[in-house]
Amino acid sequence: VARAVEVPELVQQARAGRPRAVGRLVSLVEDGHPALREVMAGLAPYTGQAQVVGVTGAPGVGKSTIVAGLVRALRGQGLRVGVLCVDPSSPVTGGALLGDRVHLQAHALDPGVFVRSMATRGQLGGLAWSTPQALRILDAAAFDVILVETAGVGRAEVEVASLADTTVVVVAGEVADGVQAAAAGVLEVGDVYVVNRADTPGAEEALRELRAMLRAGGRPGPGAWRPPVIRAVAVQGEGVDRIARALRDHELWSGESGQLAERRARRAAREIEVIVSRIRRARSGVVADHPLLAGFAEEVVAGRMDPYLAARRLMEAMRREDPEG
Ligand SMILES: Nc1nc2c(ncn2[C@@H]2O[C@H](COP(=O)(O)OP(=O)(O)O)[C@@H](O)[C@H]2O)c(=O)[nH]1
Ligand SMILES: [Mg+2]
Repeated sequence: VARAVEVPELVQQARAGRPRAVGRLVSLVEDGHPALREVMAGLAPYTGQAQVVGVTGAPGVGKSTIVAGLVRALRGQGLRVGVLCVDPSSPVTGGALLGDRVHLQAHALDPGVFVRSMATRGQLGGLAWSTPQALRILDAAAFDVILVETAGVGRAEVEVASLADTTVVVVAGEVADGVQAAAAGVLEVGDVYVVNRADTPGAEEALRELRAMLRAGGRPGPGAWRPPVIRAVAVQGEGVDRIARALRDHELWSGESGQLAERRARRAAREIEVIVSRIRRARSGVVADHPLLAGFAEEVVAGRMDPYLAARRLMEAMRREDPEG
């Protein structure tokens, strides 16, 4: 359903933290709406303030429960909190996403909390394209902390870490394939580790296993960040305050050490790269039915033109026609 998009108005309302406007802007991201360029231009001066925290781990380890606990703790400190649930595998109305909302029902009427689930499947560029843009919107909407929960499936776990200022890796002894498998891909990316479901069998072993794996990665140098390993029983709120403190500590450390600036620069570079490849891919779809293509193909068949020259001519023609070029 195409609605007229009043971008300047939406941007202004989003900046004032109006949930409806923030929600509409995130929908533009989901739709890959052409108005996004104007949205991002309007928001750019107001970004860079929020701490982006990625929360990752296998399904069922307790990420949503931890996120709900963190929202409570951070609200208690008077901070505005955005929650973005990104599920790279499920369509828009996936059951898991609905489940995530249930955890945060208590904050449904709190204007200091914004919760949004975002589906990325089938999108050109997927998670890497849509998530940074949604983060920009929440950042500009003056949320102090943005928690990004990703359904942990392989690449997405590592990918979310590249988007975050601080990454929380959650494991649980009795869930999924155990710590060994769960942590294999994310041992490099965690800034804070949580062994959740510490009230269940296997938790102590999971703790030992994880600590051993982290030690095996070598000693951190002087001044380096030492990722804490926090034991939690999130359903009872146990360990949540320690996680919140670790997030704060990491924010301070990364700001002082230059890590934050470095990560953000890398993230912005990646963001640009993804937009370029998205534009390129969108254009390459156009190549197939470009009016000049058939003629160039005939020239190549007849040996009057080589395919590289034809490609260059076609690209030149497209550049001339391209409003963005
Ligand atoms: N026993 C126990 N159950 C927990 C704990 N934390 C979360 N759960 C439960 O584990 C299930 C999955 O939690 P959820 O937060 O949805 O996990 P997610 O898939 O990682 O987001 C839910 O039924 C939670 O109530 C915990 O510390 N101990
Ligand atoms: Mg969840």
